[in-house]
Amino acid sequence: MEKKGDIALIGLAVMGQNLILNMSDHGYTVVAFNRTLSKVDEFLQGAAKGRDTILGAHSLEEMIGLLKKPRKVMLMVKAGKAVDEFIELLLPHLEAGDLIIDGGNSHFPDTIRRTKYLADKGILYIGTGVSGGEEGARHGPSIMPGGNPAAWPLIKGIFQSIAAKTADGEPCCDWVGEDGAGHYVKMTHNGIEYGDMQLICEAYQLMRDGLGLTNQEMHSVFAEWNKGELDSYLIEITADILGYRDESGTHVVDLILDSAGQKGTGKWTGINSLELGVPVTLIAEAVYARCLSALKDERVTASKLLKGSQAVFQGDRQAFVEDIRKALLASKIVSYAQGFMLMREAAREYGWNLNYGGVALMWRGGCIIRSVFLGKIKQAYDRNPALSNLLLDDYFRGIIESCQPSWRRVVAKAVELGIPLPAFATALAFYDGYRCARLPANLLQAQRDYFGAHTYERVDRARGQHFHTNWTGTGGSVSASTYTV
Ligand code: 2AM
Repeated sequence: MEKKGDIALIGLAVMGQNLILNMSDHGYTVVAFNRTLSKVDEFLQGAAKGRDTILGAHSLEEMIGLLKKPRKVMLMVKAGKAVDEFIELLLPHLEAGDLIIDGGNSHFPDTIRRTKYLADKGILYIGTGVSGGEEGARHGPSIMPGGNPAAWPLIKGIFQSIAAKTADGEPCCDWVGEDGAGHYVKMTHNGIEYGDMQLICEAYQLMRDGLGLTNQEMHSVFAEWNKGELDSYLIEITADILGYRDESGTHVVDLILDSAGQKGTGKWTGINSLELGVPVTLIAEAVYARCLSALKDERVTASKLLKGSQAVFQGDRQAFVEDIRKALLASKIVSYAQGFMLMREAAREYGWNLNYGGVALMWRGGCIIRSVFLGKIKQAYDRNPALSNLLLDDYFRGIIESCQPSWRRVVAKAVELGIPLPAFATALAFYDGYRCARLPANLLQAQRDYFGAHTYERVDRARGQHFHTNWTGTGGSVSASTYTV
């Protein structure tokens, strides 16, 4: 009898190919297909050569015919219209109970729409985040599936076997939630990744420009940091990058233009945080920092015209490096607290049941933000699944307390030296705002009431009652309900 596939995968770029090889390693039979058919044969004669668990298809009909029922088809194609186009091409070949999975970086509103669209046709749909890059896809990514809950049992075995495992052997893949929840969590992961990278880059600039450390010295600093609480993939690769020299002995990092690219997931996180009204300030600053970096020519011009500080660092460099480590750790805690605040609000807004400890576990291995730190977040949610904010957990509160003097010294020193630390500084400002029982918004409300009669609530009355003052004696006492200056 002809061998049948457990799953089909469409899209043979490197992520798709590596996922197929990973599934094949775990004993699954996979049918490979691609829009450009020549890539199917290239794959079969290349990376997939000699594997009888990888079958090639040269048409969608052939692909479908090779699948066991209920059929599972995973798309690893470019996010956007390619996904919609393949869904339409697949539909005539599928029957009720079959499953389509989108493993690309789709925007979560598209996944919400597609889940519903296909549910109406009896087709199951999953939108899943897959993180870990090429290497992760090949040997164990973090997988964040959401969509139609009835689809999960069909794919759980394959996904959990190919996913990364924690040191305890737990798979970095679990059901995230309904419709767009998987892609939402992946988006948030990418936003947090922007924040982590920016924090590391700020620490680097402060050491490079403020303390005058060499690449080799910074390589050692990051390698040392990677042995402790900051132990993570991004710190590890930073140490590697700073130690890397080309054949001529030149540090490659110094040859790279300081203009950052971005593909949009950090921006989506920032935009969504504004829409939901959650202060995810660190990710937003990280996105803006990339935007500022991209203004290379303007910055070069401005650097010749705009004066900064004349101050130079004086003091104990080694002690200050330890201050920077602590400031980075405290800022990172704020960033993750903000990310989890965002997911909590999104769950409320979009009607998802998110398991926050589960999310931390999925990010614990395989993905770009994998770290020891995420194990601590998992523990915090295990201790208290209803934890309202990570900053209130005893463990994280304790760390922030011990890091706080260093954190303040680092931000203050950077301001004095004229070195930008937008992410460190916004983290500290958020922390000080969050722990402030009385912010200046009383004055802000007064201003709004003054110019727009927007009304205010009072500290000496129950919430929900609205008052207006005739501030000038000429404005009248009618309050505005729709006037929005
Ligand atoms: P291709 O090899 O035919 O270009 C990553 O780009 C993957 O997405 C590739 O497998 C690519 O197929 C596929 N892809 C990109 N845009 C597509 C589209 N509009 N329709 C179908 N597949 C597409």
